[in-house]
Amino acid sequence: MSRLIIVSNRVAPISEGGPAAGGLAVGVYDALKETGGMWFGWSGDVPTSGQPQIRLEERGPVTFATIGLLRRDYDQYYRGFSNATLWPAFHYRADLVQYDRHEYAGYCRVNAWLAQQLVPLLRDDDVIWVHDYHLIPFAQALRSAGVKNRIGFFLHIPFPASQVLLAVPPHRDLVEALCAFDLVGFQTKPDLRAFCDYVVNEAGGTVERLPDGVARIEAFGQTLVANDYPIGVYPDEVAELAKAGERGKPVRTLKSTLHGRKVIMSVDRLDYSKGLVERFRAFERLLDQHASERNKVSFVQIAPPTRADLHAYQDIRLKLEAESGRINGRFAELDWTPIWYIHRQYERAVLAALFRASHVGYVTPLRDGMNLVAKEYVSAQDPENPGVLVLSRFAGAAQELTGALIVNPLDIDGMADALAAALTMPLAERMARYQDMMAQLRENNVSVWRDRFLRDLTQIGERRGVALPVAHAPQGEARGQVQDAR
Ligand code: ADQ
Repeated sequence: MSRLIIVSNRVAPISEGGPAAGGLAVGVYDALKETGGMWFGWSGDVPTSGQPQIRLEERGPVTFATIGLLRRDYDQYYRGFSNATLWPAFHYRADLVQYDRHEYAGYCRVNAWLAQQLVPLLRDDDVIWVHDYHLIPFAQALRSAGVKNRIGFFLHIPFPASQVLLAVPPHRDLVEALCAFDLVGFQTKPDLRAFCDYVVNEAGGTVERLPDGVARIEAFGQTLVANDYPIGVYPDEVAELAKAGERGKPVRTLKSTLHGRKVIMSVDRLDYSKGLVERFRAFERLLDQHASERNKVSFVQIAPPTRADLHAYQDIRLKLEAESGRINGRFAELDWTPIWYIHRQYERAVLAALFRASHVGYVTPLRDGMNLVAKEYVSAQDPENPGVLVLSRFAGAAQELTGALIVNPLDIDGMADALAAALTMPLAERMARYQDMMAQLRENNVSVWRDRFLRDLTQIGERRGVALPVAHAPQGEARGQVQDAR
């Protein structure tokens, strides 16, 4: 069996019991343990002197290979082009895009340098799986170093519509770089469509839609395959964690502080893409327009700051502090705080238990590749008395979790109405929606996601683009269904 090589910007910290974070880290680590292999990426260190050296750490069949980034590399590759240019553009915030050609040069330079560090560690039949927007030029860099292995890429964040992508000056280079992978995976069908649209209409390439929706792409002299692979969770494992924490201290504290009031729960990284300001305002609108809910419900927002060295993140933090203060000042009573705004990180087990203790999961990003919190919230519910998920239509998860109350996060009144409906929904309807979503989560759990991607990648021929994944190869009559081919 081929070894699996995972490449991601950060390598997830792994303790004895497995990864501390959920979703991706757990799913990928399980695959690495099965096939043996390596996880390669930035260590998170920014050494102030000397040339960073790779650190290898063996854990059973898995090698963790990590390396530091010099300050200039961190500033240009990570803080600059990845997080101040690509992140806002890919989340449809062209207004927040900052572009500096030196940062883009740094982004390409660091990708090439990381690829050079990896090359001596590779074996001929390794399968390489690269993750996320920090590493778009990685396959090009490996190819120029002579690497012939199969290389796949999965984008965890949305792929924007062409008119938005055009706001990133090197958009064409980026799409050309993506076309150097053998397989490119997106979270949802709309992301896949946006990519194909760019390839056809901006890059003059061709897209053949094979019978099961897989796209076979020819562009920039390359042939590749693209598809959607919505990432999942392990719903039954989250449910067990949640049940185990039901009588734990965090849940007891929450319940005793709230004196039987209902709880609306949100958990995010503090990011402008998560729609936090609109969410706070919709909760305020609920208290305004549904006066019967006053003093009956509290909204708990857990959001630890991230990327705090970027201006846009300092700005969203200040806005939220102002909003939560204003709304609490307006409605709070001696015995009731409407909004609890908590800037802390909690362990997975604690979050799962808090989800189970909450009546509403309030997940309303303005844009999100998937949003695993939505999937974790549903998984954590008590099957006999489940809470209700209020979910933004702009989260990738909304494509699958149709049992949620789907909202537009820009429609403050609509969100307030959805919160009111969620708080008063009868048990039978809550159970029916929960069962529908849980069935979907079990059918597409994180190992299904990973196995579909790896199956498609390993079935591609030894050299990039010479063959299609066997399972998707067009045959006989099916050829007649090919669309978009130009
Ligand atoms: P994120 O933007 O980080 O991930 P999300 O999917 O919601 O967003 O969360 C990833 C993990 O972090 C989840 O397991 C969640 O429980 C955990 N997490 C989030 N906030 C937390 C907090 N305050 N404390 C502790 N844990 C927290 C990116 C994309 C998403 C995509 C994922 C996976 O932006 O759209 O779903 O990758 O592909």
